[in-house]
Amino acid sequence: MIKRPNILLTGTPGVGKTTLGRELALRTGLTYVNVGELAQEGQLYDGFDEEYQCPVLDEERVVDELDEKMTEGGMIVDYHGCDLFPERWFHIVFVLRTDNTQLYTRLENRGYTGKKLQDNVQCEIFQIIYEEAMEAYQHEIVHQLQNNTPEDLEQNLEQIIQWTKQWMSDHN
Ligand code: DAT
Repeated sequence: MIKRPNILLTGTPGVGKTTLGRELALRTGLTYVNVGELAQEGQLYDGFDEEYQCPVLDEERVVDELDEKMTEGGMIVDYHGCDLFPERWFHIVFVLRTDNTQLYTRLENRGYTGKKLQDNVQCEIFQIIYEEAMEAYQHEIVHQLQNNTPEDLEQNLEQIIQWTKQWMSDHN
């Protein structure tokens, strides 16, 4: 039986998944996985997107790569998409949200320009990832978290840590 929960952190690029996920792992002892980095390390790609000038994720290989660890539990998964993963993997899904002006600045600082910058900010405005999460998972396990300021980050960490503690006390 699984003794530790699996948590999905999702949302538009730049909303703060990586920052939150790494800190959460430090504070809870759960294992953080960045799916973008995992794909790059294992070259888990399936073609190249000419429009966005980036490799296309081989979703099946990503899922195969992670499945064993996910079955054991205790994983924090970070990815800017969520409908590629098996629903059974996650006990809770957090969709991080950032105001579009803030997000614009964060992505500009990351070096995004032109269409890539515009499309990502639009993705946040139209809450594409939130809707994807609501389609892919039971509504009760999908939670939005505003993540605009360092204070928000701390509050979100506290909230997820509390939830994790409660889950572990309920399941052990
Ligand atoms: P993601 O992994 O979703 O792409 P990130 O963790 O790399 O996002 O964060 C993007 C940038 O925003 C990075 O410079 C750190 C900053 N950031 C993250 N969370 C923040 C917060 N709550 N308040 C202010 N800045 C934040």
